[in-house]
Amino acid sequence: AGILQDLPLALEQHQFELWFQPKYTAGDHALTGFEALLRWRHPEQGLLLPGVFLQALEDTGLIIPVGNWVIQQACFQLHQWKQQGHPEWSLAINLSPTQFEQHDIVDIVSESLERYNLSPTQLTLEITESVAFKNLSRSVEILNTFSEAGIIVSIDDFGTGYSNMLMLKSLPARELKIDRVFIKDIGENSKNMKIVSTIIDIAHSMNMRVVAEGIETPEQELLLTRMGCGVLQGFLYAKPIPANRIPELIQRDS
Ligand code: G
Ligand code: G
Ligand code: MN
Ligand code: NA
Repeated sequence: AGILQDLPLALEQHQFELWFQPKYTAGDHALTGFEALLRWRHPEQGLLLPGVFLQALEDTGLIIPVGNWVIQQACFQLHQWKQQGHPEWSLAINLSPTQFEQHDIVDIVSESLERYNLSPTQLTLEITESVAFKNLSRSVEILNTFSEAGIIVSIDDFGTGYSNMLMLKSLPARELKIDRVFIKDIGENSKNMKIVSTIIDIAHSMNMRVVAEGIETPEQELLLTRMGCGVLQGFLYAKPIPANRIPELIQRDS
């Protein structure tokens, strides 16, 4: 019992927030954009992480209205950044399994992009590998409609599920995010090193770009940069922060 009972009212009471974790190009360390991460500011419990409430959103179907809010809020944020002189920043949002199956998801995303006069290439939709590969032919269908609308899809948490290279080949996705379990001990674990290096090479051979998440040390940064990974994200650079703290981040980086 407890806080999850408060979930149905959280949206209308404006208790959800998006926080932002920066992503950088490997090598020259240029800020390319952010991943948006959902937070729930509970009136008594304070700031709650998705681990506490995401499954409940999914189970109750509330993930649809909340997910639609995330899409709309992400587009609003891109619009704001453009106004503030950063039209080059991109933003990635996470799509839940239920959202991915939503029949009008492409229209919802496209309408939000249009409302804020954004190019679809500014927004990336992250779907987890397990969702992308669950029903491959259905996923290919959905991803094709995204692709036709110019919307970029990224396969998140890559390497943790039951995917194989044949599946990867048939998925029209533009980006692959290597899960942080492989990144964690990459310096000490030569098997993980080879796995990551192979994933990067295969992704590149399929014209996909590669993001590594969970970068926590300069050593991990160096290894991934050497392996040709294009974009890096992790606590080494910054934890997720609210939008009003991004100017501080820029200040620090410059
Ligand atoms: O922010 P944190 O690292 O605690 O996020 C934990 C998990 O919650 C991540 O796997 C992330 O994909 C998921 N998540 C974060 N924000 C959203 C969101 O807006 N929608 C969905 N569906 N998942 C999210
Ligand atoms: O599954 P997904 O990639 O959406 O997960 C994003 C989650 O990973 C966020 O909750 C974020 O806080 C967390 N995260 C991001 N960078 C790091 C990191 O360097 N180390 C750890 N442990 N978690 C990270
Ligand atoms: Mn993600
Ligand atoms: Na991930």
